[in-house]
Amino acid sequence: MGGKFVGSVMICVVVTVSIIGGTMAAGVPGKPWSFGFNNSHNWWSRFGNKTQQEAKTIIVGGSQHWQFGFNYSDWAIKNAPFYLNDTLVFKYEAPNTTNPFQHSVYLFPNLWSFMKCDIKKAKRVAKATQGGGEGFKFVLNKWQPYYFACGEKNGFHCNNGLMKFAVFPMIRPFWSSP
Ligand SMILES: *[C@@H]1O[C@H](CO)[C@@H](O)[C@H](O)[C@H]1NC(C)=O
Ligand SMILES: *[C@@H]1O[C@H](CO)[C@@H](O)[C@H](O)[C@H]1NC(C)=O
Ligand SMILES: *[C@@H]1O[C@H](CO)[C@@H](O)[C@H](O)[C@H]1NC(C)=O
Ligand SMILES: *[C@@H]1O[C@H](CO)[C@@H](O)[C@H](O)[C@H]1NC(C)=O
Ligand SMILES: *[C@@H]1O[C@H](CO)[C@@H](O)[C@H](O)[C@H]1NC(C)=O
Ligand SMILES: [Cu+2]
Repeated sequence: MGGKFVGSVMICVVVTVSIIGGTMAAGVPGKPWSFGFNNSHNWWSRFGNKTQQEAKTIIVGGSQHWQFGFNYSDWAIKNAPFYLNDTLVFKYEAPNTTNPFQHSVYLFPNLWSFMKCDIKKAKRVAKATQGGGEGFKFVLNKWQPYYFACGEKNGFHCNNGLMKFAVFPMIRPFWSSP
């Protein structure tokens, strides 16, 4: 009984939404519905513009920035996919008298050193003072996995502070026409 009632309410909602949606779509002024062949070029260029997009600029950690104890693996999963030429921005304050904590950005050469937080094998791409202001920008311009971490305290921030994540930028599905 109850289930049936809920079911019909659901159908009602779906129908209402699609009516509203249809009305809104059809009501765009000056743009009547037309699926004629002559419109196909137009449609493709619009679709292309929409999906191809500009490369994005993404702040690592969002409002949490680049700090000890935030789960960056989780952040990377939730913010995937990343695309070629997207820019990652690492924001962190340089150490000062009131804030003794410092961070940095390192890149591991492979998954194994990333998993072990083997900072000795990693390459520093930004030092402690580079995360201030607009932040440190890193462009994902190669089709390869990137293994990021904070290199501070010989891997402690990476291991215990969760300051590590991997991204593999994807190739955008559509390209802008010349
Ligand atoms: C198709 O589009 C072209 C320009 O894009 C226009 O010159 C032509 O008249 C159109 N043909 C029809 C049948 O609408
Ligand atoms: C799509 O991009 C082309 C050139 O890049 C531009 O001329 C056209 O106006 C764009 N279309 C839309 C719907 O933005
Ligand atoms: C961080 O997030 C990942 C992915 O969601 C999860 O597997 C892992 O357990 C988390 N780590 C901690 C310490 O919460
Ligand atoms: C990324 O940027 C470089 C340099 O601006 C450019 O040559 C390349 O075509 C771009 N790649 C993609 C996939 O957009
Ligand atoms: C020191 O860093 C903290 C946060 O990291 C910041 O709020 C504060 O303004 C900084 N102090 C100085 C003197 O730069
Ligand atoms: Cu750190």
